[in-house]
Amino acid sequence: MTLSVADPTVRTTCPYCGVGCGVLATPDGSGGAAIAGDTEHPANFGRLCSKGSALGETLSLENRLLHPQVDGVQASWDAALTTVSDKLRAVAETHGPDAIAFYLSGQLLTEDYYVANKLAKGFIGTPHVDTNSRLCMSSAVAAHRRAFGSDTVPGCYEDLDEADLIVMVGSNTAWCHPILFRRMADAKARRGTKFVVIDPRRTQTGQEADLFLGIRPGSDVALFSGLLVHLADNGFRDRAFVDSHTAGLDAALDRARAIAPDVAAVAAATGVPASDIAAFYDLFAGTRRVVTAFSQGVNQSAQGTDKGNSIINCHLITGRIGETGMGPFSLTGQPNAMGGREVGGLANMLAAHMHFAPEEVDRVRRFWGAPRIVTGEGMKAVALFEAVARGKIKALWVMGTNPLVSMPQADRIREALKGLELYAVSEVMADSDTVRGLGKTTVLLPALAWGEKDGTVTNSERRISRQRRFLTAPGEARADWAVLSEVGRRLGHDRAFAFSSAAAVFREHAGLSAYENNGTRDFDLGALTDISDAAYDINLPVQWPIPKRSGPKGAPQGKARLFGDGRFYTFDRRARFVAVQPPGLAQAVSEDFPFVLNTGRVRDHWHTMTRTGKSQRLSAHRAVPFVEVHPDDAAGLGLTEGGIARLRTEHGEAELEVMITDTVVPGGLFMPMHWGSAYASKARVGALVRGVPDPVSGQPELKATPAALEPVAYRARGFLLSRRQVALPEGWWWARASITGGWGVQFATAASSSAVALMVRGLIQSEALAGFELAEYADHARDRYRCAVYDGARLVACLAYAPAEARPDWEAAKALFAIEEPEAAERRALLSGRAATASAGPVVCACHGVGADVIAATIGAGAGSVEAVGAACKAGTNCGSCIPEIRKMLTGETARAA
Ligand SMILES: Nc1nc2c(c(=O)[nH]1)N[C@H]1C(S)=C(S)[C@@H](COP(=O)(O)OP(=O)(O)OC[C@H]3O[C@@H](n4cnc5c(=O)[nH]c(N)nc54)[C@H](O)[C@@H]3O)O[C@H]1N2
Ligand SMILES: Nc1nc2c(c(=O)[nH]1)N[C@H]1C(S)=C(S)[C@@H](COP(=O)(O)OP(=O)(O)OC[C@H]3O[C@@H](n4cnc5c(=O)[nH]c(N)nc54)[C@H](O)[C@@H]3O)O[C@H]1N2
Ligand code: SF4
Ligand SMILES: [Mo]
Repeated sequence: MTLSVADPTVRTTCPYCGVGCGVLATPDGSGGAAIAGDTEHPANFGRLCSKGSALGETLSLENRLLHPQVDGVQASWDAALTTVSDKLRAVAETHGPDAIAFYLSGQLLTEDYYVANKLAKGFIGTPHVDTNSRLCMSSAVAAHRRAFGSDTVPGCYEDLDEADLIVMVGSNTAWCHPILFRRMADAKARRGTKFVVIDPRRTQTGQEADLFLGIRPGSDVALFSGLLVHLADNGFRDRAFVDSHTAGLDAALDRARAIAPDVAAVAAATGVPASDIAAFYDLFAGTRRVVTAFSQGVNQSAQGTDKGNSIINCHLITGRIGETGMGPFSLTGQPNAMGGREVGGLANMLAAHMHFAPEEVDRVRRFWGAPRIVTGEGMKAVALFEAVARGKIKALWVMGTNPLVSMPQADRIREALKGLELYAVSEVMADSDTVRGLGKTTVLLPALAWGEKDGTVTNSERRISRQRRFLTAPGEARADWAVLSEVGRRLGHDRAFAFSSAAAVFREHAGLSAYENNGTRDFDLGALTDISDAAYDINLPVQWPIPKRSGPKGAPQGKARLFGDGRFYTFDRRARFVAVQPPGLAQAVSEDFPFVLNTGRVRDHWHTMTRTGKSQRLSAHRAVPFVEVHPDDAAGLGLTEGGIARLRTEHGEAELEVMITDTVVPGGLFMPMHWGSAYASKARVGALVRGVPDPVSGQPELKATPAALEPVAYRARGFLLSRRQVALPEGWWWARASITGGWGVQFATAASSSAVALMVRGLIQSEALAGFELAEYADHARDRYRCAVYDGARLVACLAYAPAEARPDWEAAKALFAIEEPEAAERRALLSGRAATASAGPVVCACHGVGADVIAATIGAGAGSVEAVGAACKAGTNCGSCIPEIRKMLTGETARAA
């Protein structure tokens, strides 16, 4: 189906995870859009997860950065870009070009990324270009290169449909790649595909597994070394494949034997019962169609590259690669993690999957016409920010990432920025932590956001899709590629940066991939080198490689799988087994820091919440930053469910709500990465995490930092709901969430109810609120206070305060606040704290806004399956992201009933 000219619907791609779902956006003419899944997109066939479905709620211009700024003052584009180019030139002249660094992002479009990389490495002449993909994919990249000689993802999504066994390692697929998880669940229903999940936490994904291995953090290498030994010793070696197409098995096997001689040794190293390990080994050995999907539990590790290779080794020894339904499968996180790798956005790559061999440098130099091209690797993220701290880097341009939340040891980085002579940030939001960082000269450059810009992204299965514009550009925001090109021209490189459109950038990128390639490099877009503007607008998505004359009569045709012919990209075209190191002690805990802090994601938020934070549906599932702690540890520390705890590491601290759960093991803690300073008083994950880099990839360990936890005794808890954002006093604990009709802030405070009442009265008498009416309920003897502010009939704000143990009901108040002009009964309910109607409880199904209490009641009334629950209350019937939680409630509620 092609959309007709009159149809306002635009076909685009989701800006969130690496699944890369196709989205249909129909603008409403006033800055918003209706969102639906694209039934024709081969990644999702029309489905969207909770985040994708709620994209329409994230399009407001609230808190957007809309004008350039220099040192905190609004400036013209001309002035801002003059500052940037003058400073870059001055730093290069005084300190050399390698005093300049770029820190980019897997959320940039390929065209943005390409121009940034070309400008830095080709024309400014600095190799220091790294990206948040260092924190995300770089161990997978390194493992691929060691095994295959190239950074190639061998398989495709169809392999998940066609597998009989899917092993998920360090991946909370149900929450982080929900549409792939739906495809896996379909395969299970259709062909009985078995799931094995390997994770120290029993996540929602783990709860859906046929076999869950709750391994000790960091012990994956022992588990997969043991598997390699098992496969080698029990007749599962594919001799023909190993002999003809691989090298290095003996050394790898020797090392594996030393690490994991038998199942008992693996059990000791991983803490998993020997019977479960044996069951996993038997299942893997006996199933030819096996996909091993892995993500951050593997990559974000001080031993991430070895973890990846220990997995790939097991696929090579069985020859299970390159054919339908099998292979190692790195699930990429960001929408364009792959595109960044393709353009060479990592410090250890040059461009188009080429590195720094002299002939590669020479080839790119000739193609770009770039006499000043760099000849070797630059610094990787952790080292790069250390160099900022040391004063080695004088100018830093951050684009599309929020390192003051997402980088390890972020407090140190914040200090280090102050020494920069130029700190430039290309951003969409005006309130991100990174925008608020300061150098001696700080330039903020407003970027176009999703829906406003054009370009391409590549998903986990190498599929290039278009992101298309369907909104008008707000304020003075510009596309990143255009800003970078303008700086290139101002630095005197007119010809090299004469790009007139995203399509023009894409053509050059495709051209470089094919340049003197002749099948020697995996990444080849030869067939797209001459793509016309019209074809660029309609023809993608397509999977690479897609060399010239790849299809019949030269029609471009991508390739779903690689390595089916057993030929790899090493010099002898053989894949390599890698001899891995034994798992080290991930991070030694001590008396002072006795816990291991694991970090990651929740279902409905994306990274530092710059987008999902705007959606009330997505903010309902988890409304405050929290720390998961095992019941035994909670008891030992005197922590109570929902109380506030201080989490400390050697590097920083956070204050989080306590969530007691046996999904983490004793000694293990988990905190989400999402809440930056715009959304919570003190919950920046980067402040706490140590981030020891993997020696091969440089990817920092983000899943295991020694930590301490203790209760914080705040006198009272409460919340403030208001139509607009309101700042709370210094010293209060708070977390802000989007709610229907405005913003809600949950707080904890040491202040008394009478002090809070005084504060409220002071506010209501201020000029801004003149004429507003205050309704109050106070019982200071019992330390309780509630109030509501009205502008005529309209409810403007309400606040509830009570001692911590008598915490006011947030869900009930949120429901009341959704009413703009409450009736008398509802006004009374706001002050009494009693719900006007039965509360739905915390939201489980974000799409239909169905709460836990409603689902529990439905189950209580006899709904015995996910389908029955859906039929009764609609929960789980749209995107399906909450089905694992409903299933868990079904077993829990059923158990309780029995
Ligand atoms: N909802 C949502 N989805 C997202 C994102 C988001 O922000 N929100 N972000 C996207 C991005 S950029 C990424 S990179 C992906 C990440 O997707 P995932 O990798 O699935 O997500 P994480 O929660 O970071 O971590 C995965 C799991 O690794 C486990 N783990 C920790 N240590 C170990 C270990 O030593 N061994 C093993 N085997 N497992 C371990 C953690 O307990 C955690 O459950 O998600 C993408 N999708
Ligand atoms: N402790 C811990 N830390 C982690 C992780 C973890 O699991 N634990 N995960 C790591 C991983 S895998 C990742 S991917 C990172 C993610 O971490 P970040 O990249 O820091 O997170 P985001 O919030 O996605 O930041 C993207 C920023 O780019 C802006 N933006 C959006 N679109 C555009 C655009 O088109 N142009 C420009 N110029 N800006 C734009 C957004 O407003 C936002 O501020 O975090 C890493 N850090
Ligand atoms: S799975 Fe969800 S977040 Fe990921 S691309 Fe698809 S709709 Fe977007
Ligand atoms: Mo990521």
